[in-house]
Amino acid sequence: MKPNAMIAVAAAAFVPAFAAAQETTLKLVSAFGETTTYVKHITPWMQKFNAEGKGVLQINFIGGPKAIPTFEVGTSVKNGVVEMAMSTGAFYTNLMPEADFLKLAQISVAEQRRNGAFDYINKVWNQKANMQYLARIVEDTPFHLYLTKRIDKPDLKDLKIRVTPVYRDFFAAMGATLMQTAPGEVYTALERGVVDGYGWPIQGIFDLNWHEKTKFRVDPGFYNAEVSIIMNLESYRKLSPAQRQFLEKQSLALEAGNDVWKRLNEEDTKRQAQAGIQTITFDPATAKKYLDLAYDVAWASAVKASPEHGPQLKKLLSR
Ligand code: 173
Repeated sequence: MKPNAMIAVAAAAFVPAFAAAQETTLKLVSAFGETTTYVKHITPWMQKFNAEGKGVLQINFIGGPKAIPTFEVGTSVKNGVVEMAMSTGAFYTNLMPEADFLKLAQISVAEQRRNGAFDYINKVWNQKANMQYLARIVEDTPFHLYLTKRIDKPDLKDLKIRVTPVYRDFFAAMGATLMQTAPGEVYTALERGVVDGYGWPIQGIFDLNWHEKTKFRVDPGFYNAEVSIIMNLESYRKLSPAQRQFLEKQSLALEAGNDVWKRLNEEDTKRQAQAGIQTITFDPATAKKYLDLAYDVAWASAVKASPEHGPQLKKLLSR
């Protein structure tokens, strides 16, 4: 055995005792409500994490937006009020505009890990948000525009639409009046007629009963919904090598489960039809224009907001 290998073996032998001496518990908050599919998706993962992580690492799930409001989750992770969160970047653009660029990814997260995008994301997330980006937990999931009123062309001039940063530039480019809300406020906004529609992925409108108030879904979908696990950088750096290795293994296991989304999306698409939600489709040329507009305005605004990282991320995340 070479000396280096001997040291490695010797060090490995000490790891369990060392790690057992310092089990760390990480508080995790969800920016999405506790009844959502996103929370349901990570619940068995957290259970397995805690079962396998005894003596090493534990997650203490502290809840959803009742614990920390959706748009404050990013700041709470940045400041270490909680060690971890499940969120989408659109909810923490107050920390950096780049947070919302990951919706524009056209390649899988596995591919992002191979082509350097994942490391690049971490460089930016470390520097600008004091965060480690651990795992992307949603893939293959487009966003759609949902409406209470029919439209026959991509013109939202007379409509007031609920948005987050995900949809803002695109819907504004089609003339919509915008109103930003957390997901938890969408139902009431629809019920009171304060908005005529909203942006949301293809999956999930049943989680908060929005189907009751939704009449139309506009096809095609656009972008690629991003929901991820993020972590406070100091908390991440404090982990022992064994803890980090465990966390990495669990993060990859979580991403390996992303093939469920295609099925869940198909199920919800059917369920929407069964619930009487009609689809509005455009002719092929108009649909292409709609999609081109979605990406063009989003990347233009990304490059403008982040002249340094926008173009790099565009290169790394586009097909
Ligand atoms: O709240 C939202 O519409 C939003 O930005 C989002 C992002 C990713 C997944 C689900 C919702």
